[in-house]
Amino acid sequence: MVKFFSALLLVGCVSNAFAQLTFTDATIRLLPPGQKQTAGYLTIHNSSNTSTSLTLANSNISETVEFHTTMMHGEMMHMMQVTELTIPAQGKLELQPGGYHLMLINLADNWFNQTEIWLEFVDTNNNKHKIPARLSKMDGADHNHMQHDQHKHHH
Ligand SMILES: [Cu+2]
Repeated sequence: MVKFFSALLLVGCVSNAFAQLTFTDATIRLLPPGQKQTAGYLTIHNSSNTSTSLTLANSNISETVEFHTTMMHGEMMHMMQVTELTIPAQGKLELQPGGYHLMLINLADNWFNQTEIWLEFVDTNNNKHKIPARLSKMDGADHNHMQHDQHKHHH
């Protein structure tokens, strides 16, 4: 009987170690009123020995949240929707201007007035991660040429 229970405990530990994701620096770009979409950035660390993907995202200030990547076609920056974001085992994925980012689409009318903003992610193991995010104008970033309101969505 004792053996049986310790075996169960061991299994529990293994499955916990499976999805050790931490989310830091979640920032949503603050835009002038009237915008219907904006971008979000954060860093995701994976301390487990298995790569994990985020397959779904949502927020309390937009209707939908998409995963996007950025690609250069000549001098033009294009953004493309991707179905998931993969965080390598014992590694990290940084979402930042000019690379992978979140796109918050159909923003609520008062999205820039919220006292509390959160993002929620679902990973491949069906774990949910709800994290707080802050708004920032992100001035000084030399990526102002990225016009998110003009980019085409590929569905
Ligand atoms: Cu985008």
